Amino acid sequence: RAPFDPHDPLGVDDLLSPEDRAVRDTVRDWARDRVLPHVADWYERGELPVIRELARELGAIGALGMPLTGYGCAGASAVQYGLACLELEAADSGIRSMVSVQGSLAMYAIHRYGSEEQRQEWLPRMAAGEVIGCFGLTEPDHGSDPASMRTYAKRDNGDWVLNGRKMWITNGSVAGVAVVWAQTEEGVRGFAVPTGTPGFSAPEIHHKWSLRASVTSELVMDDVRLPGDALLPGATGLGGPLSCLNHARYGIVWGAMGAARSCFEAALDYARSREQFGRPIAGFQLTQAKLADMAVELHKGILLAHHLGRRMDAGSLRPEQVSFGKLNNVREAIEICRTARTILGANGISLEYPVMRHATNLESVLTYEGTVEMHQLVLGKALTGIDAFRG
Ligand code: TGC
Ligand code: FAD
Repeated sequence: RAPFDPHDPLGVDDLLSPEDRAVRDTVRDWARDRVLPHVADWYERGELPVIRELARELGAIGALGMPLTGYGCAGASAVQYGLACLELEAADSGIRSMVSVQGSLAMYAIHRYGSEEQRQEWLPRMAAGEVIGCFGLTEPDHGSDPASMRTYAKRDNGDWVLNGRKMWITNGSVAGVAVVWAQTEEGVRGFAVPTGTPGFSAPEIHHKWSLRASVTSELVMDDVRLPGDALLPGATGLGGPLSCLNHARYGIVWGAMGAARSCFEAALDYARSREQFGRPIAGFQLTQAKLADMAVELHKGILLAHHLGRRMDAGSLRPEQVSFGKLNNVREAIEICRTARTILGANGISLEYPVMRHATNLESVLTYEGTVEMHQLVLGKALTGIDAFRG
């Protein structure tokens, strides 16, 4: 029998193939070398100054649009993509977020709904990290309810003219292409908008106390004139953007467990070395109860992520199952981080340790890609057959 491993108490590693482990280790090593030494500083300064450099490096290791096929994408399995998300978010949610938006939202939308010309134009450079993408669905007055969006695209002599505002858009100010969702005469449609188009601007949002090592922006579109072929031809209706969200939410199911793992490991190390009342605090039953509960939720969450990954690879994953995973894993991850914070005492609030950074990041993760309440209502509707979103 293999010895008990405190970092893998259920032996989940046995579920991985050698290729899965290679992907995980490549991303883990990259994050250890390129993110961990700097991330507390970026976080304190509230910026991600090297985002373009990081994007190219992530492109070089195949992490952008990882499960997509062709156009320079890695064609990895869903499980491998999930493992990458976990390792990136163990470094910082902001890095995973950049990768999620690039691959699972902007690239996925173009790959699935774009014309062949649009795919050729954008995807190879996005996979290489030469062009950064963003995904504009949320508006200042319409977040959980995107069906009520006001951004409008009007046909004009074969062109489209786009007007509106998007809010809280990851990668917005550094993007070369924005996938923007808008109302049209024929319902919600998507557009691949080159961000240099006159009338388009993306002011960065400052004063965030979460996701500080991440670029978040407003998108302002004032009479943005686009050629007819900027329309993503394959997406009609709200199902278009919502299907992209399934993929990004799936990555978060894994990613959140990365933040939780980082906090659990910090708490375990600290508890073994910190002494009070003449003994390591790990020796107190109350601390052991916290560590045991954290480990149980962490590894249940990782198992759940594996299960959903296998379903995605088999083509049988349902959106409600993604909601199940996102709801559970982000909610449990933030609890793990908060508990880790208590074990570290006053040191828990310091940027010298990762726990407060992860805990404040997860406040955003709890809200974006569908709030806790949205995922409860998705599951509530699936369980009862009654749609409770509108009263
Ligand atoms: P509803 O009437 O239920 O659905 C409209 C159409 O969409 C279809 N659909 C889906 N299709 C694929 N996947 C899903 N998950 C889908 N959910 C719904 C549905 O079948 C229908 O199709 P059709 O053909 O019948 O028209 O829509 P609703 O208006 O009642 O809204 C449902 C609700 C509330 C669940 C949805 O609006 C929602 O998910 N709201 C949350 C919004 C959200 O998550 N926004 C995220 C923005 S992007 C972001 O946050 C990026 S963060 C950065 C990072 O990822 O790191
Ligand atoms: P609201 O929808 O106003 O919700 C406020 C509260 O009301 C929540 O608790 C919500 O659950 C609750 N609520 C709403 N409706 C109901 C109901 N029917 N029943 C019960 N409770 C309800 N969006 C993008 O499009 N692209 C991005 O790249 C992106 N990146 C983001 C990055 C960050 C750092 C953050 C914080 C957000 C980002 N978002 C992005 C936006 C995110 O998706 C939205 O914030 C989210 O969908 C919630 O919308 P809202 O903030 O408008 O909250």
